[in-house]
Amino acid sequence: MKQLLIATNNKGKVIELQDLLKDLEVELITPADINLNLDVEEDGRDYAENAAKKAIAFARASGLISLADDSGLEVDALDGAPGLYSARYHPKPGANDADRRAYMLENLQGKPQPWAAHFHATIAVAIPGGDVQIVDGSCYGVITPEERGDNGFGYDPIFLFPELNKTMAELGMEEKNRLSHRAKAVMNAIPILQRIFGL
Ligand code: ITT
Repeated sequence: MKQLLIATNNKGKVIELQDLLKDLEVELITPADINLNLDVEEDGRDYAENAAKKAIAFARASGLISLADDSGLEVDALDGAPGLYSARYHPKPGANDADRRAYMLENLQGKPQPWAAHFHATIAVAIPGGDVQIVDGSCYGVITPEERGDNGFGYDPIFLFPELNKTMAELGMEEKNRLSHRAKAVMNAIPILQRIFGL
């Protein structure tokens, strides 16, 4: 059976990627399925370097074709922060997603609204001992001062699609997986995966 490793330790990403890739005729493997505990240092200069580093490290450790995602939220009024550092955007170590959302809203206080923002995702697909291919996706919205919704993860409750008047956390999986940065990046990755797996 053809196998693809979903090379992430973020449970929210695993759930979304499993759904986004469900029609591909390959067996989707998670790091937990193969008891793989790998924490890759994200010291790249951009999303592509980090995504490639993660995909290559997971491919090497597992011997499986691996798909990694490096993503972030860029807020115009914060000069594009937290961007590449979205997962670590808090002064205190041990902070969680809710702490990071609160910290972002604190930093936006006093700045004129609307707070335009976009999510970015870069996906890297690595073949063990072989090459790496990179694709991107983005989606645009605004940061909203009040959290809404329980779905998703990370900054979803404060990222609003104004045309839907819904935050990303108010979207069902099917809707988020049509509109999100990750959905768009996966769409661009599908032809690459089809070629690699001969589908
Ligand atoms: P892996 O490296 O193991 O994949 P990670 O969470 O560290 O997990 P990133 O370095 O790519 O992944 O960090 C991306 C961060 O950006 C993530 O932790 C969230 O805070 C935020 N983010 C990315 N995609 C998001 C989404 O769809 N919804 C909400 N927040 C998101």
